[in-house]
Amino acid sequence: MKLLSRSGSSAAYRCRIALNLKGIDAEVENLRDGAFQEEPYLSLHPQGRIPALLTDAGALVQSAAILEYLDDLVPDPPLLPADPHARARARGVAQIVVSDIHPLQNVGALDVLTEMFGVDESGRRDWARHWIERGLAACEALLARETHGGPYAFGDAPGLADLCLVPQMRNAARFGVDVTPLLRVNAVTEACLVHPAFVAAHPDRHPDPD
Ligand SMILES: N[C@@H](CCC(=O)N[C@@H](CS)C(=O)NCC(=O)O)C(=O)O
Repeated sequence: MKLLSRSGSSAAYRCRIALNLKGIDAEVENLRDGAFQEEPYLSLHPQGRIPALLTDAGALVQSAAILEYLDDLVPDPPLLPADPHARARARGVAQIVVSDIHPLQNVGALDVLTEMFGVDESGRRDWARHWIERGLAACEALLARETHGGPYAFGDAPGLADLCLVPQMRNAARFGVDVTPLLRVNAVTEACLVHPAFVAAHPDRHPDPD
């Protein structure tokens, strides 16, 4: 198995954490700048986005689908809690990051703001900060409702919500978001950042980084 990745990609970072949590020994390749918008990568991922997971049965795209595949492939440790309601709550937090925050602060989307509407660097950052702040505030409110008492988002082991939040918090820092009100999100992030699966997946440890 091989993950086509980039050190700066938060979607790929999610997948690297999951691979480590599952103990899957996958090769991680850093695509050079621009390679994801050219062949041969486009034949694997016609959307030209990072990451893609190469498996014996062919390429998989979209980090959420890749995460689900990894959880199906290696069920233990699970990425979601056992209880159906808690599973849906964990997915809800993950989806705020994957579906609502990340697409709006992604470089491709920010480039469209500049190309179509002439938005400058400061406007791009304001836009990204706006969506990150709103989304993470919602995650904070949702996590504050959880009463399990464990260090991670949904208990004593890290899972889907954690591996989505940690890369997003890195993006928050990159765009200068004030994360100090996010008490629970910060506590979860701190717990994750010292977990071996997260340490090994960190962009600073990426093979052949940008
Ligand atoms: N929803 C996709 C998002 C993938 C994505 O947008 N990746 C970014 C890097 S984090 C990318 O390829 N950006 C290039 C672009 O937007 O053109 C996923 O979760 O896999």
